Amino acid sequence: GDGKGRIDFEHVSFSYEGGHGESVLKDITFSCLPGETVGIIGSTGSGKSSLVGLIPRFYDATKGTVRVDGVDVREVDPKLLREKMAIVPQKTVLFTGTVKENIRWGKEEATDEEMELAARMAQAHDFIERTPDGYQARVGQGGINFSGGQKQRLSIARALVRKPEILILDDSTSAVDVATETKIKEALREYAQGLTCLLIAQRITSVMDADKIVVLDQGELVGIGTHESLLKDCRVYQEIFQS
Ligand code: DGT
Repeated sequence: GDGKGRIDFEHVSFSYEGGHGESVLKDITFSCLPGETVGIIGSTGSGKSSLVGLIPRFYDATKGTVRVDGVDVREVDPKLLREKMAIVPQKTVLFTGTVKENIRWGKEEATDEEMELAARMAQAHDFIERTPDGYQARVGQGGINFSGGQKQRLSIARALVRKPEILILDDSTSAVDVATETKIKEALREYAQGLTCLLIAQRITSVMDADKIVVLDQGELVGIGTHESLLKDCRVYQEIFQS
């Protein structure tokens, strides 16, 4: 890669408007270097989705600065900012149309080869090919009812076809079995070198091989490091590990 996809959080605090002034994120500082995979873990409501929502400017920090490629995101047009990244939301959204249309959504100029590579990386190609109409199969009303995990893999394929510098997966493999999830991560390592990846997860197995893991607890960063170092030093991480 050309070294793009750096993310810096500098003393970031955040509260939602109308959220009774309660801080959802408190003085968060960490960096995500180009090409790194950074895991984000923490109990429900700890602020994981809010944290990553600051990167594409779904919200702006109340205090502190978020930088992408060294530039304060508040100085960047959200549209241009979002072109660098792909976000797979917690709840996958497929629309009525073909599998192909769903994967190429937002990137209609993608070739069949690009679409297929994205689907292969997301471990979706094989189950798509097993349906009678393959990539022309219809999704949604009157079409195929894919399983929750299959829908998640389709939305990961949709993100990858955009060839982002930054990939944000917000609990996007929660319904995917661990073996398939491992294959997705291996494929990303092999075919998407240089991609910066933020991986929100509930289970430790999803993040344990990340370059580093950020541990959130009630909006505070309570640990950062590798799986091994966090197991030694971070009580909250140990608790998640044991649960
Ligand atoms: P999850 O998805 O259940 O694992 O939880 P997290 O860790 O992603 O937490 P997050 O960022 O969704 O929520 C953190 C806090 O912010 C929690 O107290 C709920 C609150 N919150 C989330 N979204 C909104 C919103 O749109 N408006 C307001 N006022 N509060 C929100």
